[in-house]
Amino acid sequence: MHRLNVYAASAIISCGLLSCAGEPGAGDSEGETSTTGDEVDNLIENGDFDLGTQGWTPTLAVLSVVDGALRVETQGGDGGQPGLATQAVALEVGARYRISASFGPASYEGSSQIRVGSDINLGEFASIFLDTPSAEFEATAASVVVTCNNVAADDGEFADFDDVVLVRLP
Ligand SMILES: [Ca+2]
Repeated sequence: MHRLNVYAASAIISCGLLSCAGEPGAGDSEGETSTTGDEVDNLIENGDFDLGTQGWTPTLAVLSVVDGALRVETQGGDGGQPGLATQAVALEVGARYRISASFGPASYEGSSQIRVGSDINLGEFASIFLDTPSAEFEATAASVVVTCNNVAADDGEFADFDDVVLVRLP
């Protein structure tokens, strides 16, 4: 009788401690996990342009940030080549990815575009526009170049881009 009583008492104490520590802790950690998950997914550096033009390289263009979006203004295109902003991204061969973006105002008629390809301004993996702002593709190379192309070859023409997101699909 004496041993049974001791066992029962310690079991009651254990249950009490578990229920006190467990319930509030579980709710807190769930909220933190979902918040950090959204930020880690994007493979593009500075795709929201919160850090200015950091991570993006101009070709025949002047890059700036206007109203939180990247502005690509053609400079030196000589009427034949559009202005570009590019960024190289490492991928895993055989994995699937999705590229998406929002297309802001442009100084000309028609849609600017974002291309994903093996080199600057190539788009053999994916190409997205104002009307089709996202596309999925399978990576067949370990590195790709993402190009924001304003498609206007005359100096001073520009287009804006924002929220460039490249994520790996499950
Ligand atoms: Ca932005």
